[in-house]
Amino acid sequence: LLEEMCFPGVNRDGPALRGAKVTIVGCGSVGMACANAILSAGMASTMVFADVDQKKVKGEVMDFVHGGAFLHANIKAAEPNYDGSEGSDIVVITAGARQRPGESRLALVSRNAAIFKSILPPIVQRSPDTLLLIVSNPVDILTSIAARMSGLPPGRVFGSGTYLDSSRLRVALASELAVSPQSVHAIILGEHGDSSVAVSSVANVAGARFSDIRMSDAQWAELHGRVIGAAATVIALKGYTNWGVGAAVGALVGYILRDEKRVVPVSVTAKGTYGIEEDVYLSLPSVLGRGGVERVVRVPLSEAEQGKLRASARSLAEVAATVDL
Ligand code: 6V0
Repeated sequence: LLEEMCFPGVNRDGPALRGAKVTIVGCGSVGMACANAILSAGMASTMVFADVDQKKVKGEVMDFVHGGAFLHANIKAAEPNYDGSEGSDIVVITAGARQRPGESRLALVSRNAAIFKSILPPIVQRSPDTLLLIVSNPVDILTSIAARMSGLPPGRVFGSGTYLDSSRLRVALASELAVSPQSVHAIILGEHGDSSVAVSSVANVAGARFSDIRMSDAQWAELHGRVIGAAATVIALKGYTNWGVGAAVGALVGYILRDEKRVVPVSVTAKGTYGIEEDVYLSLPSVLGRGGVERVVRVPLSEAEQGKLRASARSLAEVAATVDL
């Protein structure tokens, strides 16, 4: 109807320009916060939603599609068997049970490991070259399970890990110092949870170390404690957390798709690094690019920090040993 001018050289039936295809498994509060961050930044040309609850998938797809005049992506639902997710560049897994008020992340492990068993084989069969970004909790143990179940090379399977915790720490420090969180360089490593390690030895603002700006060990520990308790505080108020992790996952997806080689703490296979002997996944400073985690960077941690990181690995290994798959 709208034909006015025809360009004979253009093959209208030819392949579409290849943009990134991102599949989100789990259309709950976290999955949709991740989707919103990725779509709002225009990072995916195709986004596929999958969830065991087909009604919810349909509703979420429809709701996002209604924003089609502003969101530049083709958004669609996967079939219950994950048809439609073929050839994904990144699959973000947020499916599973969430913490109840007062429940630890580690208590979720058996419930969510069973859910992963139903998700991973069909996902990887349809996207054998995908990167798997795990967000469901307990994220370190589930990332390790996902790596084993998927059979993908280790660098292609990683968890959002302590990237969110690191943001929470930077925000807390920034507020103390009255500067932007983006000017605060600080990382949390280890478990996304109680045994995490807030690395004070390399933290800095514009090169000024925290020891130089008179932050005491006690103040540092108090800030780290606030970060560890942050999720529980939000859960007590609104029942779940989603926007912070959604923003962190959106950032990670951007670093990957732009092949930034950004160094970020994400959950990766840790055995053999920093003196860790256990076969666990936990957050280490990792170079993130188009291939996934391309390498782990060695930062000069203090002896005490290395000891805490090894303790974090031991505590994760103890929990992992209780998971019966
Ligand atoms: P939610 O809102 O209950 O959503 C979970 C979704 O998973 C629901 O829509 C379910 O229908 C779906 N689901 C359940 N089983 C399956 C299955 N077998 N296949 C496909 N889909 C399934 O939970 P919410 O979105 O709040 O949390 C999701 C997960 O993210 C939980 O494990 C949280 O603990 C975890 N979080 C991880 C964070 C992190 O920093 N890594 C932060 C916050 C929450």
